[in-house]
Amino acid sequence: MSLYQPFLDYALTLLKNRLPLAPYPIPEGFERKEGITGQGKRQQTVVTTSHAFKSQKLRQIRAAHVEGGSSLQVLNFVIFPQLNYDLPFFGADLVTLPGGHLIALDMQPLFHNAAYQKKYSDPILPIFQHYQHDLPWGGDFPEEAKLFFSPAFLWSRPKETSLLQTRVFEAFKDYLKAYLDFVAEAQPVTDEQDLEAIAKAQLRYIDYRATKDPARGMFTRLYGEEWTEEYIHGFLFDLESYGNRQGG
Ligand code: DBV
Repeated sequence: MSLYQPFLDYALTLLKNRLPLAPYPIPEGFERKEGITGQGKRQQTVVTTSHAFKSQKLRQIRAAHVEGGSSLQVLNFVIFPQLNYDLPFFGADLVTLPGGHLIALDMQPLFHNAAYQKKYSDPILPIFQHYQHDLPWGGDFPEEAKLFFSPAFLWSRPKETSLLQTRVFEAFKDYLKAYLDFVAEAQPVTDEQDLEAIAKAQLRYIDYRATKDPARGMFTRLYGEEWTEEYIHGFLFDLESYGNRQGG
């Protein structure tokens, strides 16, 4: 049983319908990885698969999908725009652990100013408000992470698994569709100072996500430290190594 496969299928189909996509390289050994968790009768194979594309305006569209039975399911799906667009990041973290479900959905801002918020958060607020009742604020949230969220951050710990198939799936679709509308409208930035500010904001975000990746513990237990660090820095949050590959 895979809770989040329909989310991934929907996202990749929608993206392919709306954008000419090209493959984005997945480093060797990271397309699919298997590990074992638990002991004795509770042993469970955990498979992590990676998916990645790019488009003219989107530097990296990538998903990590973890499937380890009914109490370990994760879909982490992030879109990183090219550095000459002021687009926010699309971020989805859909997590099912023995302790329950947690979901995070947002268009994570590059900047926190009124103009940026008007352009990229205000249009999403009606969607956010539409789901807030069934998917209320999930509480306990790392203080320093607030810098990276928008006012439309949907963060919840749904109690009912059925909500994932209904409200969470609908919210995921609505956020992704709205994001692709932003992408369609986006115009390239050419001003040197603006470009510099975008690069700085992207690096700050990616640095934060790589440093604080909440999946680090899980991946290290499953697949070891070396694999995990290479996965985080070489694929999941790869802007620095990407820069190196481009010779800058
Ligand atoms: N989170 C990632 C990546 C994951 C992933 C790349 C590939 O950024 C999974 C996997 N998230 C993941 C797992 C857990 C969380 C938790 C396995 C559970 C960790 C545990 O309890 O052991 C949102 N995700 C969380 C938490 C937050 C987020 C706030 C709670 C943990 C904590 O308090 O630190 N992830 C965080 C976030 C985004 C995101 C803000 C943006 C949408 O993707």
